Amino acid sequence: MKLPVTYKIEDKDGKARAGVITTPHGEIETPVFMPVGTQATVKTMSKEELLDIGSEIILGNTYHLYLRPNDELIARLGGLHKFMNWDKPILTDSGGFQVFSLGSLRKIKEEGVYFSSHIDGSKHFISPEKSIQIQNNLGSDIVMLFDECPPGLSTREYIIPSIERTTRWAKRCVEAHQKKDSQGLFAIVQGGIYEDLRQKSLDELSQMDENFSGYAIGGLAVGEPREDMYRILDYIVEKCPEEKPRYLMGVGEPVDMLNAVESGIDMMDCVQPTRLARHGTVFTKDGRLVIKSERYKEDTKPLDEECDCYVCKNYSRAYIRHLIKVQEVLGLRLTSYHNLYFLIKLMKDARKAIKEKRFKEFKEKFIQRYEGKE
Ligand code: PRF
Repeated sequence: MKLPVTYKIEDKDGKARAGVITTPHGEIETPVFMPVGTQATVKTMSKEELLDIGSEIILGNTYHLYLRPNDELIARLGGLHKFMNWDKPILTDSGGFQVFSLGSLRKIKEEGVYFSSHIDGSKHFISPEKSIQIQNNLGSDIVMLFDECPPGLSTREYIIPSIERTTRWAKRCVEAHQKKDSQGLFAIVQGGIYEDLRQKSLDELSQMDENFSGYAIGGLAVGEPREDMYRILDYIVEKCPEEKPRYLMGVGEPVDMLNAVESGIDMMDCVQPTRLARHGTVFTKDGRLVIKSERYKEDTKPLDEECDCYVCKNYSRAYIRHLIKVQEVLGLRLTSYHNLYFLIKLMKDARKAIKEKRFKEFKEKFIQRYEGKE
């Protein structure tokens, strides 16, 4: 069976990889940062702006789109690509992570997860089958397995049965997947901060490898110390099948992203750049900058003096600070645009450095400056 999503390695530098993912809606050059479009929109960004900043793939969310406007409606209107006027690749997360984040509003059972909507409290149930059915209706290029993501500091005693259930759920997802020719399925490796449990999860999922177009590393950046995340990435990523893309879920901090690439990660996503932007925090080569601060009141420089994005070429810190202070929508648009551009460009630069076999030097130089140690 030929999988609908494939990956080709072009160059390697240490464990870091530069490659190309091919999907039914086109190619993606890796490593890549994927903007999150939870509600069928990357917040504040039009399609033209997304193309302008070089987005090659965006994310959608099963949980949110099932609740509103509903996946069956989106299917009737021709699928998520058509609905949101985006004809490049889309990846949908399975809803598991979002439902687990509801805390006391949900109950995990063998058959699936019962939860109350964060919108109106109405009661719902998502099973592995239901999650796949929703993602089939949305018509994304990449479909994620329905997994359980335990909190970052969960004990081994909690994680072992959780992994085993996630494996049973994976089998049910594979069975339920109706569009094996047009939507690639990605496995999600769990196991917390324990090497042997990561290995257990990967071993169990690998038994179904012929069904998977890629492997994600879930259950990181969920409250565990950074060093634990790096240690686990360094251990498990290289053990995932070499010829398939590897996706680190929910990481969007520049330093973490470069360390993940060094371990062999190809894809990442996070709400962080747009969320920070809406609170007036922007990325610069010299670290984060809080634009609301008094010190930028009369600052005519761009957000980042070395950035060549549309915002940095046209607007000053003083103006953007003013817009954010008076809560004008344009302020949120400009900071969101810049932050997304920054992360997408960072991955494009990383790709170039890998191809030129100077990734380690590139990474160290970036981090030194970003963390102010230069
Ligand atoms: N599982 C799923 N989505 C996710 C995660 C996960 O573990 C994470 C963890 N960082 C983010 N998004 N399905």
